[in-house]
Amino acid sequence: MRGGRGSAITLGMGTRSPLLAALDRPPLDPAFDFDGSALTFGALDRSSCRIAAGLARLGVRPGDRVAWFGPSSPELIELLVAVLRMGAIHVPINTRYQSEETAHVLDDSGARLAVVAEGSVGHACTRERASAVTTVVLGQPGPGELSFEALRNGDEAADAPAPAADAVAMLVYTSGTTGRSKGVALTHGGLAANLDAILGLWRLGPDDRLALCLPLFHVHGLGLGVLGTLMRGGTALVAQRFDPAWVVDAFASRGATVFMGVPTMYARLLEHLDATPADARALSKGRLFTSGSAALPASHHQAFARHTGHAVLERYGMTETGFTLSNPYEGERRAGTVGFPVPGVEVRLVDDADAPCPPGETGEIQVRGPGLLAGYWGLDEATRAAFTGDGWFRTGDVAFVDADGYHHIVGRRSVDIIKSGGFKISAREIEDALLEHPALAEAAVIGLPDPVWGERIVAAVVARAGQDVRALPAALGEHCARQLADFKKPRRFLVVESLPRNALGKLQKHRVAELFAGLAPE
Ligand code: MCA
Ligand code: AMP
Repeated sequence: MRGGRGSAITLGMGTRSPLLAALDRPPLDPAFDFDGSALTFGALDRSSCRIAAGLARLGVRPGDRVAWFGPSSPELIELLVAVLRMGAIHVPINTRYQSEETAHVLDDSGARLAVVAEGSVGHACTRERASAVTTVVLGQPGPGELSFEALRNGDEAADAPAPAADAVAMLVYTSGTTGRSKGVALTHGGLAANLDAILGLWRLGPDDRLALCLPLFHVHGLGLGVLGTLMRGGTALVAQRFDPAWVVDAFASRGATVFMGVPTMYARLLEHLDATPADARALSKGRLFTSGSAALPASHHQAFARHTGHAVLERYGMTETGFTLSNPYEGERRAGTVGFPVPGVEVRLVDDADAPCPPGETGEIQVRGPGLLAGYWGLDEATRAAFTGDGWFRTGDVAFVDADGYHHIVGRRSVDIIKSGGFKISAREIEDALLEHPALAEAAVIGLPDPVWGERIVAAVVARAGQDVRALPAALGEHCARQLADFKKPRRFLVVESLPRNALGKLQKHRVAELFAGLAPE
């Protein structure tokens, strides 16, 4: 674990983490609004104090991991604030995960306590680990479990001293080129420095009302949406899930000023506006629309501007590096680009030998700065491999800089990373799951370009001898649905005689897409 990276933010002087600075806002100011029911800063301050005390009674200590498997809800925000103020570590789990994916996060993080929605996959997993993980249930607790209500209804405790700048605040699990997801350790100081920079750049503050439909288990929604609100104030209007009509209503009748989305959300919003052009008027009233997590097609950028008069502000980031490159708030927001380094963040493009590229040439994006991850949880070797000797983080994304300094992302070094609808997915993880099916001899999973999802997952597979090839795609679909989160399921299975290999027999992954060329859509 790399700890103690330099941070622009000084911690330890106040009574709490700078991530929670907005708890000092007027107590009646609404911080989060869940479809009309507001959680004020004052109420959040008090309830998180009680929850922190409850967690401490259950044996949670600073540095312990507290997992969350539940919906976007007031309870999530209350728990997060409690965990941060007591110096424990928040571990959000993707609620689309199935058992094995969830179990991996619980086991890998060594979660001491987990708050889980009643009857969820997370609940089943913690029940199986009752001796290791204390289960707190959103809903009706079972034997030996506690209800979240009980946690919230205890006495308030005095604040613990503010966590150190290099104390880990969150472990966010993200996919890599290898099969299993890795816990990205993000510190109080690192998050605060990076969020402070991006909030300042985009002029986000107490007068804003953010329409927040992003899932709250990833850095985009949890970091910028939730922690941004907890740092700077303003109100986040939180949706359970993305729905274009909800977004329109947030701007039309609930005073939303800002929307942050992934490109798939913009594609859906544009479908909605094409069908109901009058709704664009509500969005035109907004102040800022941002996009990130995947490339926003220039055609979406232009269509959104045509409908609403707004140039979407596209930026680039990564769980490990935070918000890294951004188009300007003032000045040209150039479609198809991700702009310039965020203040405080250093970005360089390098060749295969980590040598800086000459101007205009294409190379890997490497990042340095106070907002970088402290390390991959429990994976010292992977952490070391992710950095150059002089502290640059290797993103694996490939870009060039144009004559005006705007960065253009052109691809990724690894074909084994897929980005679909803003979720990062490991092709290897899907291949590993597929190969557990007894009918399969080989599998190659790739992402094909898709106008709505960015990339669409497909699999080319070779069956074992004697299998019913016609029945195979359906059987594999069912197999994946049991093993993997829904968004990881290949949308097409192509049964082939053999996969493309070179003379030495090595799979030529970059040629797998050719197998799908010219096929009629399914
Ligand atoms: C849902 N489906 C998907 C995805 N999401 N398929 C592929 N990729 C996806 N991302 C499928 C489901 O399996 C289902 O298929 C069908 O779509 C409808 O499911 P539903 O739940 O209704 O989908 P939805 O609610 O409309 O979800 C689409 C979404 C969601 C809103 C775009 O994927 C989403 O919230 N994405 C945001 C992810 C995010 O926040 N990423 C940030 C990572 P079937 O019917 O066949 O079962 S952080 C990051 O990237 C860095 C830090 C950065 O720079 O931001
Ligand atoms: P995640 O691990 O979910 O944090 O995803 C980070 C990855 O998303 C980056 O490494 C990029 O590949 C991709 N990404 C994020 N923002 C953009 C963007 N604006 N354009 C293209 N790719 C992006």
